[in-house]
Amino acid sequence: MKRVLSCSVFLIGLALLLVPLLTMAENEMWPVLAPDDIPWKFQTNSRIIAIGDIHGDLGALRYNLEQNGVIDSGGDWIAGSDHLVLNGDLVNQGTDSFGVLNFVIELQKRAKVKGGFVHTILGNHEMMLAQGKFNLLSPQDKIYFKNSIPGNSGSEKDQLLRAFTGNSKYAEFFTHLNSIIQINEMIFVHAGLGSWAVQTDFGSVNSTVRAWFSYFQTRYSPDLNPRPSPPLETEWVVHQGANQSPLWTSEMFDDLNDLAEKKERMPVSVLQQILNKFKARYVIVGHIMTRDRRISLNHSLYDKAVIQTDTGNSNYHQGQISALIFENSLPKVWHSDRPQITNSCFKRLQ
Ligand SMILES: [Mn+2]
Repeated sequence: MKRVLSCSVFLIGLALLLVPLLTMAENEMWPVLAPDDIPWKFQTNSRIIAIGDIHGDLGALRYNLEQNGVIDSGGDWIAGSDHLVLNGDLVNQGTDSFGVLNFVIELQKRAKVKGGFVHTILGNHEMMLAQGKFNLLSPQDKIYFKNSIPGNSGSEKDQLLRAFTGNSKYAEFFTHLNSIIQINEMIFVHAGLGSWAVQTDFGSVNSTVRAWFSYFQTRYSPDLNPRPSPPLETEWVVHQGANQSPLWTSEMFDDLNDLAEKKERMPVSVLQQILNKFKARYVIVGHIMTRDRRISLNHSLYDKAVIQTDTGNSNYHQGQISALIFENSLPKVWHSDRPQITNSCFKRLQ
């Protein structure tokens, strides 16, 4: 009897492990995997602070968080049960992606201890690192990331790949992140949603992006055997050219801002269907800098419903350091009046 029982438990366990890989969620147009158990939906009465593309500027990030009462000057979390959302693209272009990632990984732990939340959303730049595209990392970052692996050797690319694949600290961090979360009536995503959101659960999209992310990390690893790819028809979730990926799309931007190319924009009626379905009022995106480098609460196509947070926060982009803050469900905008801050003014949080 005992043996039968343990055997059944084993089989059930095995089935549970395989289900996310084998079960496709119901969506014929935009196939996705079944959701996994990483939460993506949250409720709070506390503040929600959202910051767009940080791009390797630890100084700007820390200044932003200090000015908005999220951390103290020592980098400790002082925001109680608030939710901080970093809306993707923490890395690349700026000089200190290494410092930003270490700081955020540590802050996430410190926030949790105090009852708060740090939500890091996956951006296309995080994915590029998992795919071995390192041309936008600063020379200093390349050295730090290579040295993060003890005894690292071989070509520069292989050494960098080790920092972002396998069981490395940064691979572990990336492969547990969501691409889309919802807090109260706010949906946060790096680049945007597509018409697929009318019929697709965000948990499914998150698990599918994670599956591709994990696959890339074995495919490009210098040391590991590539695991089988997720079903190819689910690749749209991470595909740059298809203009549907939550990491890449330009469907929700005001006027395409700095991008010269014109792409399709989501019809207002489709956005309304998505908001109704998720009982949401706002979609908050990053990814493409606003033309005036400020956050606007009035979108030219979607009025109050879509808020763009990429204001060129980083020293690299020389835009405005900004935060979008929801208090009692009402959005307000904070902009730094400082013209620019250099990384060297600020110490790393060890
Ligand atoms: Mn981006």
